[in-house]
Amino acid sequence: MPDLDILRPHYTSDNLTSLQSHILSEEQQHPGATGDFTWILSAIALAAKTIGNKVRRARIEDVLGDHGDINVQGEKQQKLDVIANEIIMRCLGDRANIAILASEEDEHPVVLRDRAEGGRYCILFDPLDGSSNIDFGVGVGTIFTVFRNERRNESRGLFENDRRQAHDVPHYLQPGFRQAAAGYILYGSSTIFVLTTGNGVDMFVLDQSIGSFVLVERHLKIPKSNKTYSVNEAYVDTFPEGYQKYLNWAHQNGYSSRYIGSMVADVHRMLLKGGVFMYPPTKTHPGGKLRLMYEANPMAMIIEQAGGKALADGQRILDKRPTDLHERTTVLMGSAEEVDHVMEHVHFDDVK
Ligand code: P6P
Repeated sequence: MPDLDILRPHYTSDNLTSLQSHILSEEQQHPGATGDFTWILSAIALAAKTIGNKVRRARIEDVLGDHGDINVQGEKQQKLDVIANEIIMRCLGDRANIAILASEEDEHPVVLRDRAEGGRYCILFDPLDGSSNIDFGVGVGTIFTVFRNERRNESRGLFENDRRQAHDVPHYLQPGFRQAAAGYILYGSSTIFVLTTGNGVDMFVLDQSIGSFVLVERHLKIPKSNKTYSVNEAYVDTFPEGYQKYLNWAHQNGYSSRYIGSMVADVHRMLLKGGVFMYPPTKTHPGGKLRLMYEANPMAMIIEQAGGKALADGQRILDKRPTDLHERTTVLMGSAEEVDHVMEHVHFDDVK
């Protein structure tokens, strides 16, 4: 009788888990879950694969460069910005549980249906962040966030201090701590999908040979420290003094600088290796350049879920009360110890 061990397949401890099956298994842990979430995330995954394909073939298909329009941000729209936006709208638009789609590229959100018609979620996204780098093969990405399209219970006053504002706040202008999910897709040397639904951070890589995002890391944790900072030092002379003091301290303490100019790529490197990413107030953007609702908030949720810190002018980004879809914010996020080193030098009462 042959030794059965010889016949037994050599199973490894790590199974092959797709994004789809991962979300379904997560959903089963939430009693009463309706499958709505899976619906939405599978649509985002489909959009990600499609955009990734377009990004890789951009030069071949001659879709590089400017689209010719200026978007609501006052920035030159790249051809791929428009293409990525349309892809996401087409993938998500037919999901019957989505109330609102709000894009960096469009001044106003697309209202699909209200809650009475089944609109349970609001999706906000930057379809192609860092696209000005696309012509040179630098990593770019899609950033998204999901809010529940919840009615406000005025009697309970969900936003205690902003009761007056609660009557005016459309359902998508919610503080970041109410995000139901957040994530990004990095179109880099590989296509990487990073996701949190509030239960830790998971990372998937697109396996082109099977067309699926496969789970590669569960419950990612950002290293507590790493002597690397990520900031555009070209603006250093216009940074508030405390940031300049921090950079001088970092130079004297053996720090290195890494800055790609594409938030998804810069934050992803920091999530895996540790360090600090910041976009301080500058002369051009005294309130910061990055957008709160669909850049800073989703990244802040991911960084906090991974054990890091994410601040804006000394305040937790996720606690900021938004008043406009496209409002900007300063950003300071990363390894807890590295954020603390910056905070030791920047006194936010002098930043205003
Ligand atoms: P700057 C890209 O345009 C972007 O919105 C982010 O992806 C990136 O972090 C930032 O702007 C770069 O801005 O002023 O350094 O070029």
